[in-house]
Amino acid sequence: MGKAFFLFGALCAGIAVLVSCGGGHARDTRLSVDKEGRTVVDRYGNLQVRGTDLCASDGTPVQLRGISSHGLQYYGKYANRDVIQWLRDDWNAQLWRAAMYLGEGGYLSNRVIRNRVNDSVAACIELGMYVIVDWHVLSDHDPSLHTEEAVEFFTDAARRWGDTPNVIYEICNEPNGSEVTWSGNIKPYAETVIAAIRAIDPDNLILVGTPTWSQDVDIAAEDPLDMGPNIMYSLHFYAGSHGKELRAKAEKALNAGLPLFVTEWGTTLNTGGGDIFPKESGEWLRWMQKRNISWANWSLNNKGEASSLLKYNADRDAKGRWPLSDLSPSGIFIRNVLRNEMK
Ligand code: IDC
Repeated sequence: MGKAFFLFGALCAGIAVLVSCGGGHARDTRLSVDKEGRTVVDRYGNLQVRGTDLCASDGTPVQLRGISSHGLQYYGKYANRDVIQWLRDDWNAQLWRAAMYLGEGGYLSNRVIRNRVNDSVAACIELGMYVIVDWHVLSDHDPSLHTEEAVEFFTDAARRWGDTPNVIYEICNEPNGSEVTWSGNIKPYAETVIAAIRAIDPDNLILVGTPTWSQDVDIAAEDPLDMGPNIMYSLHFYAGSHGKELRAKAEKALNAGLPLFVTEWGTTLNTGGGDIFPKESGEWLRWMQKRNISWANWSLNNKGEASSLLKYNADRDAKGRWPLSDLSPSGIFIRNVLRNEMK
């Protein structure tokens, strides 16, 4: 397919999704900044979980939508105020996710990477956005291998930010590997880390990854955590690789009462590459909207893979203020979806 044609296709698909997603009821509640200049954090305040719903402080169910960073050790330069402000004001993003890898030159071998998390949180507090602090378990597979480091990191995070409404703790991105089970590895890890956070911060939202790259939410639903309120579970999908079957699993978990948060999804294959899948992405977007499931899209970088929201090499100085010509097909698609609420 020619590039121009593909771009045009992505635009049209984005518009089609908007039209079909424009349910109306939630329209003006999902602005990053409303007509009176109030940010989403001004309006929603301290998040809370009721049943399977994420709710504002007054108990109204809400859906947060926004953007994930790529690995902060690779593309941490985009975790700055100018970029995040552009995502808020031009893309209507309400949420930023700071993906702090452990492996691949991430936190385990490079502690200074936490400064990019600090920058992210400082920017989001200033801008009135929610921010996910993501302990990005991936090539390291088993979160329980690094419980001690996680307790130390999240204790520090809770001391710094536990009093702010903005911060959401994501304690393990994607546990994976057949030997990494919910009851044997992930649940005990989560109990320890959540206890450490709750000793300092009684109520900010905590998100817990699930087995098989955060897909086996049905397994977590059979044996949920008994750790008090404001805990949700991560569901991840890539529209080119996952569809109906994964949604059925998620339905099963929801029906069992498990609250879900899509802390990461892509318009592409699960490699982050391939092409974008606008039709399948639209199916997922409608599914999430109907259930008020919050999400962050993977990811902001200019690496040139299909899931990169910027074109290859665009905005090398990480200043934001992107002309449309800097955006990839995935970037154009996601921006359109988020901006729908601005009309
Ligand atoms: C991918 C990046 C890619 C990078 C790879 C390994 O897109 O550039 O080379 O990680 O670091 C996930 C992970 C997320 C992956 C993404 C796409 O959470 O880190 O990013 N993905 O493969 N889970 C499912 C897909």
